Amino acid sequence: MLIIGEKLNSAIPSVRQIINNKDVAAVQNLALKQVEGGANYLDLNTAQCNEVTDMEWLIQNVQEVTDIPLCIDSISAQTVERGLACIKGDKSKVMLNSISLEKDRIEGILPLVLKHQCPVIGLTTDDNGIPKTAEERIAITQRLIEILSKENYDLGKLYIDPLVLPLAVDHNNATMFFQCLTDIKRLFNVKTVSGLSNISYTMPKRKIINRHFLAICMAFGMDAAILDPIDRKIMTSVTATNLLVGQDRFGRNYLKAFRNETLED
Ligand code: THG
Repeated sequence: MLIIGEKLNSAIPSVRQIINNKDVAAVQNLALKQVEGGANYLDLNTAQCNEVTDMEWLIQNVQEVTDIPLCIDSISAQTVERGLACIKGDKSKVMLNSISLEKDRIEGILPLVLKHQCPVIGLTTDDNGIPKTAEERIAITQRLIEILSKENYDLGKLYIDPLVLPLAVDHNNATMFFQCLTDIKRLFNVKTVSGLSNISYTMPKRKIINRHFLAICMAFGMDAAILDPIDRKIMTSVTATNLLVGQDRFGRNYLKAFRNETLED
């Protein structure tokens, strides 16, 4: 499973401070720690700061220490455009997070996806908000795929995020999410992705719920997750679950993690 490191996000108060203070060493440390922890992409979000200029600053400084692909997490077309302009090398490696059926994003961000042929996360939401049922999410997915196909976009680069809602709101929200993962794969055979933490919103000991949710999502074939790769326990869940779902030939990665002493009981 693809790991998108979530730590460089201005929604995290300590990270917002690092960005506001222009603390280059701290940002580069967070980037490198996530790569070391096993990230395949680094998500960058500056929405709580000076979004455009801080995205440029973040991209420039992260690229100084690693060439891991970046994931620009913004609903602002200007932020995405100016961020892409800062990318050294191949812009088609940058993941864009995200498009949806919302008019603003179709008009603002989709053209940038198409121009650079970037991998993109498609959220199953429209101008009416996040749908309550799996059926409505499937309908939005279908519409997004129609739009992208018409533009000859390579659907192998599309990651649908069915958007998880808290269990505290409805105890069926996790099972409904698993249904979405199953249906999206069966009907469209495109990739799926999710952030995890919404599932446990308002519950105590959230990390327990988040990492068990992740393991079940992986069993339902989820292809990518936005998570904290510095958290050894969640990365241990990823490694163990990859082994269990047949994604780790000869247990090579599990045994390597054991030898590197990164597995946590
Ligand atoms: N889907 C898509 N993009 C997303 C989300 C999604 N972007 C934002 C968010 N959800 C995913 N990113 C984060 C970033 C930080 C945290 C949660 C989600 C967070 N971090 C705490 C910290 O680092 O201090 C706690 C980490 C932990 O509990 O391990 O809360 O759903 N497409």
